[in-house]
Amino acid sequence: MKSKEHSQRLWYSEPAQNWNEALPIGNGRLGAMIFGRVAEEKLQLNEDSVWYGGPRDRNNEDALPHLPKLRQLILEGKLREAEELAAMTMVGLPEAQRHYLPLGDLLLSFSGHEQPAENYQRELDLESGISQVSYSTGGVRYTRELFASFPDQAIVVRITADRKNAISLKARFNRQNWRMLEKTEKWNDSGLVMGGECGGRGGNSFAAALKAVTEDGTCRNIGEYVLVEGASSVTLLLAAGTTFRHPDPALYAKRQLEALSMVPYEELLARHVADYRSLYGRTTLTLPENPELSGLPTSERLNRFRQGGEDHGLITTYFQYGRYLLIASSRPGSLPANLQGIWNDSFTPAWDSKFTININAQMNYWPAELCNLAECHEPLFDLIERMREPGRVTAKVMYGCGGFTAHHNTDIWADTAPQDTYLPASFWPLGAAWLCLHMWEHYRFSQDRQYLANAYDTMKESAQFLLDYLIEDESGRLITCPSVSPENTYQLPGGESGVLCAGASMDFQIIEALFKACIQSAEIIGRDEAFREELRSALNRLPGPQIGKYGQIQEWMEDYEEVEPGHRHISHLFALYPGDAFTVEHTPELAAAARTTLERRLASGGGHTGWSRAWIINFWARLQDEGKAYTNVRALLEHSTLPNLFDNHPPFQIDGNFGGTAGIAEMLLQSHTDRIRLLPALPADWSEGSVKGLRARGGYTLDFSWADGHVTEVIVTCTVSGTCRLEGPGLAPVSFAGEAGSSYTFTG
Ligand code: FUC
Repeated sequence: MKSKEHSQRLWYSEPAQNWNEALPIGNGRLGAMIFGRVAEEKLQLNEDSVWYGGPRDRNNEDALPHLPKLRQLILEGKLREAEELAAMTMVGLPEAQRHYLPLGDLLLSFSGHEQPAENYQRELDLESGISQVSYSTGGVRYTRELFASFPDQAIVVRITADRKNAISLKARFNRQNWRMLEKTEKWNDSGLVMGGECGGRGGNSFAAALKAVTEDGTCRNIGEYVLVEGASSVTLLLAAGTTFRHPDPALYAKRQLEALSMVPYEELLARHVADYRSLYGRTTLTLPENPELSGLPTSERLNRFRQGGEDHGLITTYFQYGRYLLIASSRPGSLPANLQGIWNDSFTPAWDSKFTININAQMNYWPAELCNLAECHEPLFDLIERMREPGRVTAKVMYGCGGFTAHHNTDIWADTAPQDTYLPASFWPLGAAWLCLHMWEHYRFSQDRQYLANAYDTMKESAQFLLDYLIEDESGRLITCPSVSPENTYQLPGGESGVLCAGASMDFQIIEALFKACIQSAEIIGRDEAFREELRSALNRLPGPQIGKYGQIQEWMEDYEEVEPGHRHISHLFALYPGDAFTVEHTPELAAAARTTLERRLASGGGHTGWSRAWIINFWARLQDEGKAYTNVRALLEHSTLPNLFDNHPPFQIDGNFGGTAGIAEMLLQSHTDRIRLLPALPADWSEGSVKGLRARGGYTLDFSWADGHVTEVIVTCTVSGTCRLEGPGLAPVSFAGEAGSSYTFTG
């Protein structure tokens, strides 16, 4: 083991006992969970377009005729009646969108593995994106190398041994104990093709193909197996697809593998590593490492950490693992990372393993820009674009509005009608607006005007919906109704509780951010002067943030009590993070009230889900409270992290990994105000360290190091020309005219 790689890998001294111990690989579209078992290996497979059922129009035509009545009931405080009406008129028909499914399993059984394995090790090397399993049995050392290649769109499993002709194995496909498997066919003595329907009307058909390429030995098909006997090395190639992208997925997969089987393994490997490193290698993080811990298996380090031990190396691993997972689950051309990235072994996964857009899908993309993986953000933009057409229909049919809208979930088909009859969440038409802010953020980091010119149309269309949706209240303010504050419940003075409301604080914060983003965008690209004016006058009539009786940010327009003060959603702090309307520098009273809100949430047991904890890290980072940020990083790893370092909602949900990675970066670098701030929330224990390749808004990439909590050196690389302001502990505030393509060094 090379010591420099310790924080760049996950490793274990035993095979995975269950899915939460298995290790993920992925190329954005194809994924596998590797169990690393010795004689009977299992790769649980996913392909991102294997979903149940086809597209549908689920919009409820009874919404619009009943909308005036529903609004009246809410405004009069007749909540039970409002709920009863909404549950019939607003609900999608049927209630649920489509759900994500597993592709199947690849099962390998190895001959000559009767004796127990020795010197076992399995790992995931984050630097190369390669997983490895190695062990000795029967006097032979076996090694498996596994990766999911983006350039070659295949999963590759390479099996070698230190003795010639020592590899004999059987391979076959499985899908929920063969019950969800339509057929497997033999393919040319060395391959198999599995295929079937994803199910449901209009659903995709899928196929997966396997091909064994052997050195020495023989290969043949028997029944549903491929048999390899006496080989010196074996390369298993796996390709898969669905009719979502390919008219004949079996033909696609076979052609793919026929081409790849002509390519030497070393070349496949080199192409994968070069592609993967071009993304992963952009950012490094070094924190003080304890050399005594660096040699321990990841599971032991996590256990030690859970018992209160410090391990900054493990935090570095967690940070980089989040970047690894984004590269593995979201690449140009793939669907966005869903609630489980791409890794799902259930035919009825939690929350359908789809896209929850009242926090979770957005959180998945929090590290994308800051942590230098902007390309990985693209699948989200593609989905937003695909939501426009269905979102226009939803806006018109349900609300009689122009523009486009979406509620708190979407699926493979970009469905925009409400999901579930879950009153605290379902009837909230701000999902698309929040998503559109990701496009604005992409511009802020990249300064790419070409991109903005296209994105603007989408942002504008989302703003158009909101302009139509807002209604005037008694005092002439523009408010949302019906809405909810995802997913919290308030209490009226008489004791009655409710969720449907007029004017949730989060709505106004999102609307303000979106309208301002549209105004700025239109200014930058020189368009739509009249529309800008319309947005400005609407902004003047939106209710502003209010501070309530406890000194907290009010979650609703009225200063209601909350039924669950420790609720996992902290929607009304959107303006603190990911928004930027509440800042320590410019709105100190609101920042102080946000602090009170957080303290109250945490004092009542808040942060109990992984993603909620991850959001809290980002909030504290923005409040520049390094102690609280660090305590919550610890809590995320202690309470909400599985042995394979997947985030645990529970169950596994990937948002906490991404939110955690973003939070750690946000502790080191912020750029949401008019200046870049280095080390805004640096924990005392991270007194020394360095970072390379974090990005800042304005088109900057930063490399910096620090000692004793003070910046020692910072290199700013500019992608565009402009004035750059920079601050950090130990650094005299800097303001300079940067030129595109140049780097500037400052020392502390
Ligand atoms: C929201 C959250 C839940 C969960 C689900 C996928 O409904 O409130 O905690 O994350 O999305």
